[in-house]
Amino acid sequence: MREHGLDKDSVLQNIEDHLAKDAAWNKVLNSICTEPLAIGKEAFIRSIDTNLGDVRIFRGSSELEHKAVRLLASLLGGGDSPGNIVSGGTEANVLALLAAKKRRPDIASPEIIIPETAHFSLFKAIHLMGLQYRIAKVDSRFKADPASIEALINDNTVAILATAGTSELGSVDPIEAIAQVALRHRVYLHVDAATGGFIIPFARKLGMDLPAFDFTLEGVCSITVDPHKYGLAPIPAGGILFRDRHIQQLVSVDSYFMGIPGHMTMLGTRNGAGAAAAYAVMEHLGLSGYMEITERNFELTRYLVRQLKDRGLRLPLEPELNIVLFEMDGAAQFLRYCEERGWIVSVSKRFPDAVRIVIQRHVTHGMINQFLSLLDRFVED
Ligand code: 0PR
Repeated sequence: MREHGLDKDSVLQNIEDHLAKDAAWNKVLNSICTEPLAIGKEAFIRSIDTNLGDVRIFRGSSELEHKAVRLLASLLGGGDSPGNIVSGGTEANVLALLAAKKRRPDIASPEIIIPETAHFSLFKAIHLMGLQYRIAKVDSRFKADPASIEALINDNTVAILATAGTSELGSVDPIEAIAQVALRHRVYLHVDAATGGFIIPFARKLGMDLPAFDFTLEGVCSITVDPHKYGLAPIPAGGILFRDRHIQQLVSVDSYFMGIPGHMTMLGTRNGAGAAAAYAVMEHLGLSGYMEITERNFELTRYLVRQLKDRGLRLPLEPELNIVLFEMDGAAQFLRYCEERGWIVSVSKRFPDAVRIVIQRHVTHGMINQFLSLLDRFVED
């Protein structure tokens, strides 16, 4: 550390210099997150000095978190489902598996069943909690196979995990059939809708053929749904919802101070800005706002798919959400070619010969056309 502090302008200039190296949103084609809505940024800054770890001081901020949770629950068929705005999908998934594990104190070596396509955050939860796990098979469209899940259930199973929209491929597991398996065997079912939770409900309202995945399905015990992804709120804003208070209570830890309710999140001291901003964005957009954005995202997705197919490129799977993979020779080389020109695309390890593109709110028709020209130039060279 410096002996004497640096003046404010120089410090801020240093920050600007670093931020200038971040990719500009208008060249980002790999991100499940996006530039947040302006009202979210305003609400975030306004609430930046709040701490939801002390609800006696921050009573109003806590109410905002509660309102944000109510909005999430209303989106997911969970009338009075309790929950919290947390740091992200990882924390939400950890909390869900913690509830599932604590629900079965009688099981000495608890196991969970996760499909091959589950997000890697589940492995953080598995390692943290010393869980065993079994991997369920997926079908040709990369959706978890309910029969494979059922075959893996045994006396040690404490939870089944299913995904409503993987960030790798955008595939949606058949949650309804999986929920029936969970009910039949009385096993906890957690749905990871971190990515799909802010796409599928609006797409369904638009008449698209996507499956139900929420609390309207008996058997779903908890859901991860992240405002800081397709919810268009600033990071950090993940969401965890439980079917009822009995399940949520399983993750509660008492504070040693009087008059403080149990902590239901992994973090103790935690900023309230994410919750206030998530509330602001959801309240401001409403269903019609999200539906408009979702419709546009799907239009752009279809446009990109058509353009790629016109070029004779093959898609390893038809996109279900707003994630497009296309096969090409030298996909990894193309990723570097893009990066050298300021463009960010990704390649998933499952498909090393395919480029993965994510359509989010910042992606425009013009950006896709520029990207396609880049692709054409790479192929010509
Ligand atoms: N579950 C699912 C289904 C997810 O898609 C993600 C993240 C998580 C859990 C974990 O959520 P947090 O990262 O909020 O803890 N999905 C993206 C991914 O890992 C996150 C992401 C976002 C990655 C933006 C890159 C990026 O630029 O692919």
